[in-house]
Amino acid sequence: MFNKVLIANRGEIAVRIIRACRELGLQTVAVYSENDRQALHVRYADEAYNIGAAPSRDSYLRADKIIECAKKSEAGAIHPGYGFLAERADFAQACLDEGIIFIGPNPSSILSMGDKTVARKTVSKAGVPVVPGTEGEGCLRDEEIMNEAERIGFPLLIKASAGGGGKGMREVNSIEEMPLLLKSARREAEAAFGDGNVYLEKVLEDARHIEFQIIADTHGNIIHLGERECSLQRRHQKMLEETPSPFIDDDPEIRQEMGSVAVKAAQAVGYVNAGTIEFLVDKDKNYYFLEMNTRLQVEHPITEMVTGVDIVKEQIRVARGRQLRYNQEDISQKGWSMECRINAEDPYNNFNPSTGTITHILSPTGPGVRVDTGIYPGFEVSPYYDSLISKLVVWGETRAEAILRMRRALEEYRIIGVRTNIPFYQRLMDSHRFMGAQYDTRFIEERFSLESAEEGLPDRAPIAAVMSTLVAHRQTQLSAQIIQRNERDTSNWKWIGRWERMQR
Ligand code: MV4
Repeated sequence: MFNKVLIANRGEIAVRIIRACRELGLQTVAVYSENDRQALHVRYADEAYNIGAAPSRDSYLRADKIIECAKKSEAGAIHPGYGFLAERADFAQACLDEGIIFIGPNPSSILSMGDKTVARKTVSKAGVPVVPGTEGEGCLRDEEIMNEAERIGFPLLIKASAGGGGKGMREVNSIEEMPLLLKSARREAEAAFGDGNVYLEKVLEDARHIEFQIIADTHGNIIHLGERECSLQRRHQKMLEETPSPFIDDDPEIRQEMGSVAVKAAQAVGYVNAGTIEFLVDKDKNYYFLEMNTRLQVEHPITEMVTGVDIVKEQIRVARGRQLRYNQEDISQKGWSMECRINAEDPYNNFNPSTGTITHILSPTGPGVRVDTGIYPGFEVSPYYDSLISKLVVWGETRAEAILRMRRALEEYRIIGVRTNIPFYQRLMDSHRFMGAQYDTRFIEERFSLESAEEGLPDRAPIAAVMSTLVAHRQTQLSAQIIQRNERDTSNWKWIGRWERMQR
């Protein structure tokens, strides 16, 4: 069994994985590009290898060089993190062929979930609801697509079969718009994935984007770790994630149901290791499978904060052939967590990437705050990789406490040398709609921007008043629901206790 892990990634996620290895007593091997010689993941690892020039295709995407480093360093396993090679079935297969353990799912799971038409067909056969749209897998000719479009109705979405995350996606409002948008969607998909195949889905309006974390071992055990609310996106980049989802927080039954559906979807492809099932949920709480991400996700820490499960350590354990350390009954969500993705970009200038040397950092700490980062003072943020420089994660007993902590942490945070999107998040924390959890997938792009927010420093008093009203209202709502739901099966003592709390 392996006792050395090569981390085929960079930045905060590479650091995160190295930390998990350390705690498990495993040796670590970093790989780095020319540009990342001074990066934090290189400093934290036990050994490190230069794998090429700065552009990803010359370094972090070079499967051959990475496997060579694993062999040279006698690393028995490779953790791919997210992005780069994480969802490349051929890379997972190449590891297997070389006798190296790929800390992730089987190549076949990656393949069947990677093609969205195959994924839709596979999970729907297993009884998982999918968004109404084209059925079957494989290529659809323009003519078939036009016929299907009429059947599905408008508005609809053209999506890339090889896509995910919104690339190659087009919204179509009438049959007249179809030919042109179909052409451009195919062209974009071909350029991005080398695969111009597309499929159609009906547009779900006013939907929320809610995903379930699952993890499976090689002994047939599989559990879910609850949901994450991911509706706050900008140009298909998630901006803020929270768990529980405020939208299903008061409804443990739907959580349980969606959780077991997520497990079913993963089982349909014989899934092992950690993965995420994405759902769209409409305002009547109908939910539909969207896609599965066959990797560790950026936003995994918020699930760790409320469940207490160290997802990365669990990934490594199951890759070693161990049984999951938890049953479904062991998993519960305590409190509330949210994450802001701190990017080196200018929120006042169309979120353009901002590069340069970080001269000073003052990181927030204290109760309920976790910062996962790959930077330090003196590090140069380059244009070669994505602009995520840190993830600011908070935990609170309630959503209100989490928001107040996030506000406090954002205020403490100082990053000098590059521009960051921290001001954007400060405004978001002050947004009444966000506080009241009145948002869906269109909120950021249609209703929220720095420009439209009032200028000047926010006045604390009205915000505090709104917050406390919301918290009080929410708590009354919740206790009323608890009492209704549990009348049947709760002891009188508990019932009275809850009643008394509600009366306060
Ligand atoms: C959708 C949708 C509504 N209806 N599919 C898929 C990839 C993700 N990044 C966006 N996706 C969506 N797929 C159907 N059938 C809504 C989204 C969506 C979204 C769309 C536009 C703007 C922001 C969005 C945020 C989350 C989800």
